[in-house]
Amino acid sequence: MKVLVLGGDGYLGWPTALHLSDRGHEVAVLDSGVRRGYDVELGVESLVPIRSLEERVAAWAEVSGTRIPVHHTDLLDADAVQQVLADLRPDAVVHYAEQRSAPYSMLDRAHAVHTQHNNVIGTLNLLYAIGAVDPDIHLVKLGTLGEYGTPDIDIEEGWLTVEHNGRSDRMLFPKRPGSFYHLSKVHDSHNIEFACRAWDLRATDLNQGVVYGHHTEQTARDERLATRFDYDAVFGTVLNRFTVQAVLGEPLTVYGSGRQTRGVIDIRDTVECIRLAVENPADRGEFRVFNQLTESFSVAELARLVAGTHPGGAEVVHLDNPRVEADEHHYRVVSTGLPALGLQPHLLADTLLDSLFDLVRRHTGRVDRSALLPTVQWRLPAHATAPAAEPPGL
Ligand code: USQ
Repeated sequence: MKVLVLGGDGYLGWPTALHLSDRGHEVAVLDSGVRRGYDVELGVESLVPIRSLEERVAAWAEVSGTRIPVHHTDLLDADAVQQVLADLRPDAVVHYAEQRSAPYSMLDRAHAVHTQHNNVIGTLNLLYAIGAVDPDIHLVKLGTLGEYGTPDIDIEEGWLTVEHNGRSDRMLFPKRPGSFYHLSKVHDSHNIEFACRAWDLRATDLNQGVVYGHHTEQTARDERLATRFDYDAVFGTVLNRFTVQAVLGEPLTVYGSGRQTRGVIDIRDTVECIRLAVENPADRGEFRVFNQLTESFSVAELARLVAGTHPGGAEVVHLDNPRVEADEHHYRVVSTGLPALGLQPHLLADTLLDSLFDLVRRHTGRVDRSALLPTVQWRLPAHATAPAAEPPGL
């Protein structure tokens, strides 16, 4: 199939492009380069050095004999996006091209606005481009499990049958996300579902959990193919951060009690889920949702696992939670769609965390320890929440 990967320079977009290319699909990538710009803005870098997109693509051509064309395009440029689709005429578009950090979106007003504008308007432009060029193109969109939040009922796969006052309907599962970033994905899901209903588009929304790991079968073939590995408190995700903290002899930073539970998935399963979704498209008019996780753990369990596996052990500290999130909650997520298509998960207990520790050891010289501690607060600053002082004289 002909597949265009949007956000093909990112942590997951790049390995996905390679995985699909390796499986015989004709792959092109599109990226605006904004993710590397966030590094510059925040003054941090991927733990593992990464090559430019051009060097990566040249290395893949050398290793595999296949050249992946690159489009330097921003989804906010609606005409350019439509032009790329019109020139390429892909069977499927895999959409990772969004600002994906919850803390980044909570930095301040400007970052919340940037996140929602970039993500929601970019996706809207893409929907219009698909509608104009060929409504048969299958949109495979990266959503997030965080769209659901942590309701006190089981989380179904995107849809819920609701009975109310003697009547019943199948509705999108109610959403209660925990950041302006997660909200941007909720808005996307609603826009995409509407486009499927109104324009007969076909889409798969993949509500993915927290990804861990670094290598895939393809990126491991040459160090020039490495994907990024974030450890900082803004873009680093929990398990990857804990492995870096353990190797550096820094405490593992559990936010709050650590009883908050999240769905997780190995990066090797992420790329496989995308392949399965692409090769088994949704029907015309269908808004198909898969919950993309393989296991669930509390944050404290993840910290215990890393501390217990790391040769020198590790200290675990509980910081005041900078986020607003439920501490103890019900968490049972239905995930049957991807296993039904053939997903064979890699489980965390069988994963050699040792290989992640080795990876970190090779690059400890690149770590900026000051980037490890969380600085972004979900709550309003004290001056904004305090009752306004009475003006003098009244
Ligand atoms: N956490 C800690 N200590 C840390 C870092 C995180 O206790 O040092 C906790 C957080 O409070 C949270 C959990 O670990 O409860 C997960 O945090 P995270 O930073 O690993 O992941 P999150 O902010 O939820 O976002 C990540 C990706 C995002 C994706 C999401 C999937 O950055 O793109 O959508 O995982 S999900 O969590 O299912 O919404």
